[in-house]
Amino acid sequence: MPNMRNILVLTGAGISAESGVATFRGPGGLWEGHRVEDVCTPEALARDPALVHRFYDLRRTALAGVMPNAAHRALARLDAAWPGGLLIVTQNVDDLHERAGARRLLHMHGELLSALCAACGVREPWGDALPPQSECPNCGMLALRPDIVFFGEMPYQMERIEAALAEADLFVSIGTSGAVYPAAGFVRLARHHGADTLEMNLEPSEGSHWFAETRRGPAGRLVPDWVE
Ligand code: BV8
Repeated sequence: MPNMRNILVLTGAGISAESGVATFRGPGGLWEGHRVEDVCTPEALARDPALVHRFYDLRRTALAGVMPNAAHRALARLDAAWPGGLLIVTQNVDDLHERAGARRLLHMHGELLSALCAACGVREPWGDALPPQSECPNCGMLALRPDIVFFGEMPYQMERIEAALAEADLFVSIGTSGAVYPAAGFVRLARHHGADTLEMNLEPSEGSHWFAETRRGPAGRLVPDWVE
C-alpha cells in the first residue's frame, strides 16, 4: 500500500463468522429466531425486557466459547505495525478484535460485555453480578440496559468516525452486508473525500457498486493476504 497514510477499516458480522459467531442476515442468522423490532429497539426493551436481555445474554455467553480468527489477528498485526493513521470501526458487539490485540478500535454499535445505566450514563462491565434487575453501582437506579445501539438510536462516536473518514486515504469494508445505516453510507463519504475503497466480503453487499475494488471470499483468507 504505497503512500497510503490513513486507513479506516469497517468490519461487520462477516469477520466473526469463521470464529463461529452467527451473522445477522445469512441462513440461520441471529435475526432468524427474532424480528429485529422484537429484540433490537428501545420499544422492545420497554415492552419485553426479559426477551431482549435473553437475546443478548445468549450472545454474551456464547462469546466465552469462540476465539478470534485469522482476519482479526491480521488486523491486529496491521494495527501494531502501521506507521500512519489507522482506525478499525466495528459494527460488531463481540470482543474478538480486542482479544486479537487490536488497539485503534471503536464499537459503533456498542459492546456485549458492557452494561449502560440509562439513568446516569455510566458504563459497567457486564459481569455476573449485573443481572438486568440489579441496581446501577453508580447511581443505584434500576436502569441498567445492554450497552447496545438499538435501531433508532444514534451510533456511538459518530463525530470521531466522520473525522476519520474525511482524512482517510483508504477505506476498507470487511464482512458487512451494507444493510444498516449510517455504516452503510461510509463508503460514499470516504469516496467523496477522495479515498480509495476496497470491499472484502463473502458475497456482493448492498453497497458493492460503490467500491473501487471488491474481493470475494472468506475474511479468514482475504484479510491476511491483504495485510501481508
Ligand atoms: C440511526 C445492535 C438515527 C448490536 C444493530 C431507511 C433507510 C435508511 C436508514 C434507515 C431506514 N429506516 C431506518 C433506518 C435507520 C436504521 C437502518 O439502517 N435500518 C436499516 C435496516 C434500513 N439505522 C438505525 O436505526 C441506526 N441509528 O440511524 O439513528 C438517529 C439520528 C439522530 C438521533 C438518534 C438516532 C442504528 C443502527 C444500529 C442498529 N443496531 N445491532 C447487535 O445486536 O449486534 S445493527 C446490526 O446490523 C448489527 O450491529 C450489525 O453489525 C449490523 C449490520 O449487519 P452486518 O454486520 O453487515 O451483518 P450481516 O449479517 O447483515 O452481513 C454479514 C455479511 O458478512 C454478509 O454480507 C455476508 O456475505 C458476509 N460474510 C459472511 N461470512 C463471511 C462474510 N464475509 C467474509 N467472510 C466470511 N466468512
